[in-house]
Amino acid sequence: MNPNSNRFLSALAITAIAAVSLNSCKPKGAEAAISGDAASKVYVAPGKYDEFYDFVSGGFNGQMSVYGIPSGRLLRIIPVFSTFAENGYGFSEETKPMLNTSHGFVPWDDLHHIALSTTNGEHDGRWVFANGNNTPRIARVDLKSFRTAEIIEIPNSAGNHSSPFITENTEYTVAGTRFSIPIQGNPDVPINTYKQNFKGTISFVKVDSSTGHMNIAFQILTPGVNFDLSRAGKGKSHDWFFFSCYNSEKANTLLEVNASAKDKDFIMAVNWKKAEQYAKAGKGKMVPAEYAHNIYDEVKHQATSTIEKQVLMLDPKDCPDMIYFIPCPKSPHGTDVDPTGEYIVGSGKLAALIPVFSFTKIQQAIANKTFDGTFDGFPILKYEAVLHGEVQKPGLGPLHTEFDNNGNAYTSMFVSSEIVKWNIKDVKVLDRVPTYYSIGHLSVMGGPTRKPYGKYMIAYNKITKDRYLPTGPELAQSAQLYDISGDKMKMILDFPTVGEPHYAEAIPAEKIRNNSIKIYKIEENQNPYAAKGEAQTKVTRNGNEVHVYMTAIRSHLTPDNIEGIQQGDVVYFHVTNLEQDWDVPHGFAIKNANNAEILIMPGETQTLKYIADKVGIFPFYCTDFCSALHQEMQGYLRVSPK
Ligand code: CUK
Ligand code: CUA
Repeated sequence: MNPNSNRFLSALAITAIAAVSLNSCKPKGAEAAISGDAASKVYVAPGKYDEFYDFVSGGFNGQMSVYGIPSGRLLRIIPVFSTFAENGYGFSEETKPMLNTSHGFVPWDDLHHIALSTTNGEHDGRWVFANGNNTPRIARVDLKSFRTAEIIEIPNSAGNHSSPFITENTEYTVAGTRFSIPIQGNPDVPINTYKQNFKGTISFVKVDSSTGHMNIAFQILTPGVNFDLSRAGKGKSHDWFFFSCYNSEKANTLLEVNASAKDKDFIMAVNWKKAEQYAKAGKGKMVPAEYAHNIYDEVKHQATSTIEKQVLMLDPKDCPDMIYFIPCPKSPHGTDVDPTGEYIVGSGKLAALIPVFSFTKIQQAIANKTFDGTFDGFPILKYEAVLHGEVQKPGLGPLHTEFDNNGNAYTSMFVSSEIVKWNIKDVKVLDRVPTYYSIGHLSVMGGPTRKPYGKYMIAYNKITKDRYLPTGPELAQSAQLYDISGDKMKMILDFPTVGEPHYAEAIPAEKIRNNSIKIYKIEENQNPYAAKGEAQTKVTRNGNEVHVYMTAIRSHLTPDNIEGIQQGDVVYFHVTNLEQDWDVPHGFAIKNANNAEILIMPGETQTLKYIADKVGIFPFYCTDFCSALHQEMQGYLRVSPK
């Protein structure tokens, strides 16, 4: 039989199954599947706190959102790769540099994955990382302030999907090309020269253990496959990183068919400790690479953006024993490492089984050179030699796997729209539960750590259909919460999310709560435009550039009558919030601001740029209801003809 037509048919068959399962996916018996005590399990009484913070990726909205679990209450939206009118992120002069790239200001990206920082493989509550898929970037959010603290662009890359997963002690966060591209040299090549000219890269971004600052330590040039997801080893596999890759066919068109031709693709295993040594030993070379590196300084209340010019590139041909390919059926999506670090789970979207690999066997196969040919000159480990076992008939369309604290794994099944629980040791299916509908990622509390908390699991679904009241053609995104404390998984809550959620990670509330910043101390504010008291307010002029040093305190802005501004002036309103009480932000907006509002937290300074393009009187006011006299918190700007 022609293997290609066979593959094509099986891909078609799965598409057909997908269509059937969607049409027949009315929530038959969904209500009945809910246990009688579900309500009490998710009920968090008024005034009480949730047990977990859940950090959820925002997908194409470029944000991250924070929910309380088990209630499913939305606590916060953190803008990362998008401007956000609510707090002026990307609009204020202080935060605009955060969205700078080598292509200029790019206020949008596709945020797929979350990684909470860990120490010894356990959550430490310091930072949460996020990837930008489109203009390749990695962001770091500070969990003291719940603000985006840093964004680094990834050069020599396109489609940063397999990111920002981290090593056990947050030594590195990684990035890998989803789209191979011409990496160095002339990029202007015919697309159908993909096989000769297109390459991938894996980037290891070093995270400073005290400041969290990111720097690209080195990149590894790889064959031109599509990297999909990645996970670091743990414990015994600490030195390794595993990247799932599809399109080992190296197709550049109609990937739906052409990238599914082979029976197996790969998981690429990278010995990052070795890579680190090669980099130190001078095996790499500096290559030109333009990328932005943006840092928000919480003392200066200001971001700076720097453009870097080169990066260290390792060619694995010069670095023996650094990368190996593990065959993985078929079109792998997720790759996940269990809490012990011994088992690596592959998820072939088109495979009818789930392969589980053994790290011990991988080491033996490397030592004994139990290879099964090469891929682009790199050894392929023999499938049977590194396999721990296969979960048979798990369902259709396995995507992602998470783990509990009792040796069980949970795999999301996109096509058959369910979660399957199985035992890692003997790879036996233990339970299955439907999701509504077509689950993508799933998240067990602490699931990717060395010590999962278990208890709850959340499904992030791709299709909402009839789960909520209709809101026109565009529906709320759908998540579902399950109780996994017993043998059987039990659905206990539906909760809508801002979209589109992909991955999420949850952390016990006490690991963050008590470190959360309440105010910024006004005396520590080093923003050069801060007015630390009303006596320091002033208006200065330099040519057509006007600086208004303004303060806000309940319930007035100072100065509140500003004259002497001429048409054509560029006015910078530097507003310092003098409050030193928790939860008293002030906002600032002005008519025709050709911008947005800014929201200023107690003790900080934020700047709104205003182009005085018209003559007239322009009111400004505080946008955040801050006291009984909030409505009185206003003023006027007079713009006169030049
Ligand atoms: S991906 Cu979305 S369901 Cu971008 Cu991690 Cu698998
Ligand atoms: Cu300040 Cu309202």
